[in-house]
Amino acid sequence: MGEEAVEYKVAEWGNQSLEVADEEIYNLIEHEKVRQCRGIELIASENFTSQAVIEALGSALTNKYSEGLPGARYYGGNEFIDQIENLCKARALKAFHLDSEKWGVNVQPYSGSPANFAVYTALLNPHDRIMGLDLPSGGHLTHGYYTSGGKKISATSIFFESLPYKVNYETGYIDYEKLEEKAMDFRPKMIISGGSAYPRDWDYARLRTIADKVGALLMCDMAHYSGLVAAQEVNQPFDYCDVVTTTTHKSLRGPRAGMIFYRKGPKPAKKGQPEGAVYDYEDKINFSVFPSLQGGPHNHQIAALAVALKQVDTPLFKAYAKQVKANAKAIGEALMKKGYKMVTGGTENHLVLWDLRPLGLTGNKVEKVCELAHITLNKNAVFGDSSALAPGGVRVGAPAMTSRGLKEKDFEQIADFLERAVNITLKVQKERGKLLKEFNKGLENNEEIAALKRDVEKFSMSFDMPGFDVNKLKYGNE
Ligand code: DSN
Repeated sequence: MGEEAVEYKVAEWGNQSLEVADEEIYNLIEHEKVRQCRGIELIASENFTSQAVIEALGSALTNKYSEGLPGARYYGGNEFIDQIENLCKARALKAFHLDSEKWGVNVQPYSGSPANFAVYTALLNPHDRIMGLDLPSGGHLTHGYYTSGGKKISATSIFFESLPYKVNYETGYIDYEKLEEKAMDFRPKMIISGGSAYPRDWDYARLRTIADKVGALLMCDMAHYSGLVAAQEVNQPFDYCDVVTTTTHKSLRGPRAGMIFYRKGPKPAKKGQPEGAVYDYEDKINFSVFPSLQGGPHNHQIAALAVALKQVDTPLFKAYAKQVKANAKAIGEALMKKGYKMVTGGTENHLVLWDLRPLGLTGNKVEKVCELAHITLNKNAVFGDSSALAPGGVRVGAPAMTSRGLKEKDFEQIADFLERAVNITLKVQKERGKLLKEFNKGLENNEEIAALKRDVEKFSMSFDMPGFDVNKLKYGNE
């Protein structure tokens, strides 16, 4: 019972469109496109990238192996790959206004978490001490989170000794004084700035002073707000940090990838430092990315990133970044006018953190109702939360909808939709009680949610959509 012999034909597997080759996946992508353009996207870390970036991502560059760096690869055939990576690096430095004599960049990290771990691997020894913003204060897992019970959650806290700094529980702002006090005792080797749910700008000058006092390196993970950094709409981490990492798909609006910027060249003169000292980060970071942690670079991502960085370096991107800030401010103010509480009383960047605890609601419930009404946002811890599983807030971000062309008045309209979602949540909780299982039953066939969803979808469909043609959607009329 042998298998029937077939004649091998390349065209039969290799030259078919996705629609022909795999209808199931094609259809799911078509459904996802409809979901994206009909909803209101408020996840602060998401964005809608351009058609040009998507084209580069879906290109033949995915076929190529190119371990190493341009001009020094482990495989042949990298003539064009080298040019692409070099172009990407040059554009990255230009987009962030950096002098190539003083800064270098590695554009190979697969994403933000690998980029951060590559920095730690390069510049720290196992069990060295680090300090990053605590997760419930708006920090990121990769900055060293462990639970209050001591469970080590991220590899950063498994392989390094981390002590978090926090926001002031009254104001919601980072408590730099306490940070300094803790750092003086803990003597970290690295202080990490940057966060994922912190609505305020960062005082890098202050952090530099603290880092210098304790002899620590200063890193910034600007992943969330790197688009605003490039547009010079927030403080510049490059003025004070030794190393700066970022993802490239958040406010920067590129493909999913990561970058590491590092200082190079002569160090500024300092007491106790030998004359002519130079930064030694470049080789360590490049070696850490490959071969220590990664294999072949994802060349399609690197090309797509180059495309995105070309767009970043334009007046149009600057206008977008300004509008991101204006829109985040507008929605925060509109919500506060309705009596709701925003952590720190507002924002200086692309997001607001909405404290739902005064309403007696958890972020989970509001997130759920919003999702059913086709508004995507995420539950988020607010400092002082007693339960990590039922956090007391939601995070609301402006980049994605700003990319679709929304302005302040449109974000005020979104605030009205969110108010409706919160009122529905309150009503269902009142009728069904706080227990999630019972609460969820109250959401089934809920007429008010259905009405909100209709209004949300009508609103969203009235805006442009980057990346793909909404008139050619397979399920566009359903
Ligand atoms: N998942 C990203 C965010 O939402 O902030 C961070 O990794």
